[in-house]
Amino acid sequence: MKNQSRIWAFLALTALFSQMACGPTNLSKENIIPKPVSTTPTGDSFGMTDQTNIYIQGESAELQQIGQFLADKLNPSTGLGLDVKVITDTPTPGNILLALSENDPELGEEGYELTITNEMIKLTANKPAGLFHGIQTIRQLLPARVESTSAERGPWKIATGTIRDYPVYAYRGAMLDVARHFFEVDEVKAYIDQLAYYKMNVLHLHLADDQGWRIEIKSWPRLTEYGGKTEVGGGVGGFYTQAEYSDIVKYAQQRYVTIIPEIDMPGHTNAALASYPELNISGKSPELYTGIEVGFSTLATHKEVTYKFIDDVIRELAAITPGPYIHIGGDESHSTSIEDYIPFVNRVQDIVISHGKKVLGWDEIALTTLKPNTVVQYWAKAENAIKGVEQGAKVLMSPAKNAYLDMQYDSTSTYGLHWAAYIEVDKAYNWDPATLVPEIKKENIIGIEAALWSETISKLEEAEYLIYPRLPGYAEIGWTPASLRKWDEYKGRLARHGERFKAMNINFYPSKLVKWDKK
Ligand code: TNX
Repeated sequence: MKNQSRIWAFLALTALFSQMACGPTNLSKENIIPKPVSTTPTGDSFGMTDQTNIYIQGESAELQQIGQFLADKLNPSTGLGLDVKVITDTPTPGNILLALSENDPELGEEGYELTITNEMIKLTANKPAGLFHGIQTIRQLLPARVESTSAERGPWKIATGTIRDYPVYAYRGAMLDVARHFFEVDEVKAYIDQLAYYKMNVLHLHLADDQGWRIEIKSWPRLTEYGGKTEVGGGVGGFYTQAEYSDIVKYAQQRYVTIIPEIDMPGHTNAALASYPELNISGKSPELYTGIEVGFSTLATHKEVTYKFIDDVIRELAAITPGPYIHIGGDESHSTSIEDYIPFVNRVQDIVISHGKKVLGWDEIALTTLKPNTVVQYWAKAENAIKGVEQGAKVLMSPAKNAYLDMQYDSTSTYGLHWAAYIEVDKAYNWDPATLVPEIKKENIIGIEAALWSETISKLEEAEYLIYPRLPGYAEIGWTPASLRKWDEYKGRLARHGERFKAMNINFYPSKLVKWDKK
């Protein structure tokens, strides 16, 4: 008996050591978030060496950029000096190949196929966006320390097999409120990188609210000169020049993330009202506001100058926004009567359309007559969203009780609010946009967006405490078919991402519901 258990121990140890030496060999045991649609393991591993390079098929600036993105992520930690090269012949063993493929309808606009043999890694997709998403999968198949920006030990091995993967929803977004507290350009860029890592493809910037106006409008300069001066709590605010905004847009584009700018109106407008007296019903400006109440401000919906103002703002914003949408807010306009609200929103929709953009707005806008292509963002009232569906509009799912990143985890959370709910990591993950409201069906939904309001947070590190570890779950809800999502299985994968957060210097809330790796 004793001998037998010794033999077992010996065998177990041998298996462990060979696993360590040979690297991972079971592709289906990897901890990819969002979970891929299909994974077929072949039981071997591929190793990157200092001979490995990244080959792209054909001279294409866009593929070159995607290849370089991967090289720039892997080189600092691995020290392997991967170069991006254009392939001329069949690739020699040991390399990574990125190629646009023949049309593969199942993969769509954003899907990819990743084939790993012990000789090479081959990534194919219909579109560059698919290759970019596939690269995030390659990163997640490597050890967590690959995300470090300093040199780490190898080996750099990946389990073999095939992954075919594509998203359920075309819109997988996050919102950042830069109005209540201002976030610097570099903080916004860091968030874009994090979104891209989880295959999310939209960043909605809440650019104006009672407490601050954050985007330069050249024809109305006091909006930022005065209206951008402060923030919640009375600290120094800030704003993006149009050049800085364009820089953010370009950075996001290179990561296949669309920026959607929001100018909230007719309520949530104190910063604009404080900057220009003529926008007020009384003709007099209020003081700047640094508290966190809502619902007290309104543009003068009966004045022509208000529409001249909105037209100028939307024109300037549309000109620097390549994405299809301008978000007009429309929420919590408690100081605007419904009789004034309806014609106002109808007219603002026309203004947005006249500048070549589609309208997004919070669910209250469904009380008006929606224009074709206007999208309703469900956050509070299902009955509003349903009115949108009845008008033929698509719905963006951001229910506050499930998908608000500013909601506290529980009563002990350092940051956040709890007016809608406490949202622990399991609750954030365990819901399905397509069944949450019976009247809102999958075909009515364009996707999901997790919103982060910033009344209680003023820098990225504080934001990250609320974002992580919930964000990967929202990414998975947006990407992975509901039939493949189970909390008990997901929490095991999420646990392995703790080491990745650390390697990326991300400040996360170590929820007790997840067995994080100890180190
Ligand atoms: C409601 S969500 C708001 C925001 C607040 C948020 C705080 C929405 C459309 N309006 O103005 O920041 O609650 O959670």
